[in-house]
Amino acid sequence: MAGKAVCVLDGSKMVHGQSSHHVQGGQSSHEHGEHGGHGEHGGHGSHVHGTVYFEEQGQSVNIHGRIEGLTPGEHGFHIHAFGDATNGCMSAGPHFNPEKKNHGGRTDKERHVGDLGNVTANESGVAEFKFSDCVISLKGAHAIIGRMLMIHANRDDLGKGGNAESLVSGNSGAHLACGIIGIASS
Ligand SMILES: [Cu+2]
Repeated sequence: MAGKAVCVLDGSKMVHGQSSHHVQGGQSSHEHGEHGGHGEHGGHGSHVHGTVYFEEQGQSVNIHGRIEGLTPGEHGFHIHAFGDATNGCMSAGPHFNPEKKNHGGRTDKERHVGDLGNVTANESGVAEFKFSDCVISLKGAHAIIGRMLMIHANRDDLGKGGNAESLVSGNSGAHLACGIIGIASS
């Protein structure tokens, strides 16, 4: 059972908590009556959104997805420890790191379980990707279900940035969007 998981990333809802200077006070007027639209107007959070699928195959997990609304180039892509959205992406905590290792790249031995490297957006700001990982799992001690998938503003330096923060977060910067990883319906 539960061989598939899915995550909807939404920057318009999940990044609010961080930009306290945007709360209330006239800033919402630029929504100009477009109720039900989802965050294409900028200003609040980000308009980054997408869907990512996880599928078990033997001892590894196939990951594929599409994320829109990015700046062209590489963006850090991780699983953070907590599927807790009470304070948007902020309450997701640090990278999922049950083995207490340093931050690294997806193919490094020294990496957090949640370190999935970077995804690359094209000139239109769309990242489409497909890869396989044998460290994350959908069950057991490395299970990612119930945790938070996160995409960042900057490139992840994969632990090679030469400073302390590189070994923690890869200097990948602000949260652009996040979503809780759940069991997929099919
Ligand atoms: Cu992250």
